[in-house]
Amino acid sequence: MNRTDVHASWWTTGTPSRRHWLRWAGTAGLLGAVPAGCERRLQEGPAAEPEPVARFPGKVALRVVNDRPPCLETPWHYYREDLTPNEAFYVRWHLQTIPTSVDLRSWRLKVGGHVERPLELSMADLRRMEAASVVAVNQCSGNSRSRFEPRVPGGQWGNGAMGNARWTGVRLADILRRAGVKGGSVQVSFDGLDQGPFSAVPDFIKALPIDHARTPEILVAYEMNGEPLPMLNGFPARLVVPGWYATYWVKALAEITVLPRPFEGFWMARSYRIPDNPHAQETPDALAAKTVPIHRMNVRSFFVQPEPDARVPLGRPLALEGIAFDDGQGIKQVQVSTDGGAGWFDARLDRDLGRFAFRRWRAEWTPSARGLQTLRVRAVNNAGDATPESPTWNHSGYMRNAIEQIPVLVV
Ligand SMILES: Nc1nc2c(c(=O)[nH]1)N[C@H]1C(S)=C(S)[C@@H](COP(=O)(O)O)O[C@H]1N2
Ligand SMILES: [Mo]
Repeated sequence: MNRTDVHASWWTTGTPSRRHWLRWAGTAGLLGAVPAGCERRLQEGPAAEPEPVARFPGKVALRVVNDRPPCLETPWHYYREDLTPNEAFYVRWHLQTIPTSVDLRSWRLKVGGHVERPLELSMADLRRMEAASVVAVNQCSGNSRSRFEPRVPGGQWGNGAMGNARWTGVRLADILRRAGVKGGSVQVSFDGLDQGPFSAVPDFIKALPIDHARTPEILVAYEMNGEPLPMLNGFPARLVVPGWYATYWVKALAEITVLPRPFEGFWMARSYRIPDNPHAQETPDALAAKTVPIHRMNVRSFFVQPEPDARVPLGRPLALEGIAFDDGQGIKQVQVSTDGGAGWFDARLDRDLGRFAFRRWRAEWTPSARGLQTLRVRAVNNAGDATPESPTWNHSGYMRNAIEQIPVLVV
């Protein structure tokens, strides 16, 4: 075992690749450093509002949505890579006291509650069990929240609270089988090492229905893209719930508890709930009376090339590229419109990395008129669900979704 395997801290995990290191080599320090572009914008005066950017340990400079605890957004250009690099992967925590160092010599994953044989698994125990991998999108429920109109409170994420990674670990179902789930169990709860600043702040604990918890796709992952998880993304192990919003992907996992009755903690009973209707919709003056815990992701599609407000040349073929994903039905079709939504044509789908992964799409467009043009993209999955024409709204700002429209200037 190397040092990272035994005792990892902020400073020893998620070493940036040489390429990224070089890209940011000009920025000093690990925390609070501002990349060159921002400094330049700062000097241009108050009209250009700079975006706060910081380097946290193991991470490249990321947009700061919140700094205590860190909520950091992935820069858009990283979505041109099939797997979002660990050092650029977005970060979201709720509670002030997050783990900054974990000693694997003492860390144990406790499995208890309504089981025949309570377990205390070390990392070595986990690594001795059969390994499984899945490429899956981790997306925050509040991804794109800043796009909501009317605006809603909460972390003002752009579209970068998502990422696609190859997760490797042990099937939760295997761990539950080893512990022996007792008859009459209805849910399984998951608790991480993070805590509130004082005891009145409810601990971040999430729960899944027992039948879902026993499906083979859910992992207790100890690797992300072939490396130990970065500290900020849940070292030493996290839950991976493919197809479901990342609120269930509990990080720095410490305790798994099998429950004979539904878990009623704050983060299930009060928070992360959506209107109980097909598109989780409500209006500011008619809030939904009935809510349910948020669950499966909807069908989304984005452009990664060109980026919004790009200047593109008239009369020359331009490569269009993007990503689409859903809750695991798989993407069936992606269509692009370059004429304001009047006509749509099919994009080509790249290699399938798995039904829970980003599906890359490509198309070509030769701009035939100068001026501002709007590009649109929509996706349909194998269940026939499509990206909606108009955005849905709910007061928590979850599940934002609409046909993506980006302006480009043809010159
Ligand atoms: N222990 C713990 N796990 C957690 C959270 C948290 O606050 N504490 N936040 C959840 C939420 S809401 C999201 S969006 C994802 C973010 O995962 P990431 O930081 O690896 O991108 O972690 C989830 N797991
Ligand atoms: Mo989230």
